[in-house]
Amino acid sequence: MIKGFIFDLDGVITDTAELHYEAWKNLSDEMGWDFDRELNEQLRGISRLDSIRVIMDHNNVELEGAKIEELANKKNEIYVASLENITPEDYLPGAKVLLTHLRTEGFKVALGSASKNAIKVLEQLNAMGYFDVIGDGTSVSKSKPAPDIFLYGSEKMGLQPDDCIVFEDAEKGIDAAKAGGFYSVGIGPEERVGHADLRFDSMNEATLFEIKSFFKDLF
Ligand code: G16
Ligand code: MG
Repeated sequence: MIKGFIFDLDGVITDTAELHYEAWKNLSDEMGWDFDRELNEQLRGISRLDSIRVIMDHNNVELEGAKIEELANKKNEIYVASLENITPEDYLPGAKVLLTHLRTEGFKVALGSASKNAIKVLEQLNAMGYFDVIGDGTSVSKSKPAPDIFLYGSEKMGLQPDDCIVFEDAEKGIDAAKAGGFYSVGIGPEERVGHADLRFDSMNEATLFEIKSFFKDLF
């Protein structure tokens, strides 16, 4: 029986990918590194340190651990400053309606994000009230595709993985949901999240009615 939902943040509730892009671009320009939107796509859903390693690999750059951390912190400062511009108007279309609907119907709801800044983003959106549990980049040490962040969410909600549906926009996020034994809904193109149980092009199509119709035996 489905009793809970776990939502990824970036790409599901709001689009912080553009802000991450601008911050990484800023750092890359300063370092003389090549960085574009195509490479930014590869950072979808992965942690900050994994992200900088992807950018360094792309540029054939090797640095020592302390320097990598220093640069990742620098990117984060730029990113965090840009979060001030997020407002309650910045939900992805359909996300707020779905969250409201889940609240009215009494489902448990958790956040399962890789971001260490997730609470700040939710506060800017005025979205904290939609969540019973917040799982973010500080909650577990193994990041997606490991299932840990979603297992953290289900455990804190007092539910089993197969009582929960995970919403994800990243390939590795769907991998993580499947590895943990969760049902999954992918938001985005077939080539990215086609391995989810159910897929929508955008959150706008992901209504509770559609979800219940698809997973009908589980409700
Ligand atoms: C988000 C983004 C990733 C970012 C990660 C960590 O994941 O999609 O690009 O690298 O958070 O963010 P931070 O640097 O703020 O800790 P998610 O899981 O919300 O899609
Ligand atoms: Mg995401």
